[in-house]
Amino acid sequence: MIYTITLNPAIDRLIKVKGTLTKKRTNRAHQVEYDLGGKGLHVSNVLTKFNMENKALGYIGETNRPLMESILAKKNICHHLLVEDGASTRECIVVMDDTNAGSLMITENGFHVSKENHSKLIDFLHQFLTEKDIVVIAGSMPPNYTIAQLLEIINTIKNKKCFIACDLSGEALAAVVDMGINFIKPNQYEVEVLFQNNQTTLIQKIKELAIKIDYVVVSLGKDGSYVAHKDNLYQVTSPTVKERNDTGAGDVFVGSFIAQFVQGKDLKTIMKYATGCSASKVTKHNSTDFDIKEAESYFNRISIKKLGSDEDVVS
Ligand code: TA6
Repeated sequence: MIYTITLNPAIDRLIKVKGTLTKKRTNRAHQVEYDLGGKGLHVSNVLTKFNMENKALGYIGETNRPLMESILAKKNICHHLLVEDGASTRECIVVMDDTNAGSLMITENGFHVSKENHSKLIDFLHQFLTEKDIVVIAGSMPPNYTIAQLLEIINTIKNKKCFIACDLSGEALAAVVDMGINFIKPNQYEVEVLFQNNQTTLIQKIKELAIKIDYVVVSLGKDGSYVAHKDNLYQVTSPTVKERNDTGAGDVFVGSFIAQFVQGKDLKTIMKYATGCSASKVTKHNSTDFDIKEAESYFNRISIKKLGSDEDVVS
């Protein structure tokens, strides 16, 4: 079973304005819709689209629970989310305009999670995880959540010997890297923060991370990614596509990577699906849609170069 954990869930409110989004002007919304938010939940959506059995864990606010439940139901997401009484799942506002120059995201902080619900999550992990399971933890932490609580979750999963993938940033990323997990996907900025801007190159930093972490993916947006595994480092380019909304592209990358990895695919195939699906996501207007067939049609426009071995071009 693949479990995803979203500690700080969200509902994305997508607002499309006509023309160019401009400060100091009334930007009129001409289309508003809700979509799933929260990085772990996005990963669950991707896994579900790949027909991979998975369960989304984490928390959900009681006040606007019907809206969140209806979004989850539409996407057939199997979940066990612990309800926080009197709390409301945060909204993340995503604004797009006609310029196709990327989306603007404003996220609320999220609700406080009670100690009782944290303990219930730990109990669930104790009770149900087995060593064959994969656990993906993604997204920001609730405002009152501590690093100690996050580490308790990681420790519980580690004790069960599961494969652990994390898409976290800042202090949370630093803490899980210290513990040693199996997969991380920071962007270039998050890597620099992790190393407190020390003067080594990005490649050197990735190599250092790869000593402790089995799979290190550093996303570079339109420029693709670096992927480090064992002693190998690859540079993966992304196909050029017509961008409509880049929100959620990283989550589609993670979900597609895990979907292929679980099926035992080779690293080249894993990277092609992750990169292709993420590029397909960027062409869609909402936070979650992508097309697997479209992703496959991009494969011959994705290059994977193994670095450090005389420009050894893998594909
Ligand atoms: O990656 C996109 C996304 O999942 C959005 O849908 C939005 O909900 C946001 O990220 C939440 O990010 P955060 O880092 O605050 O958990």
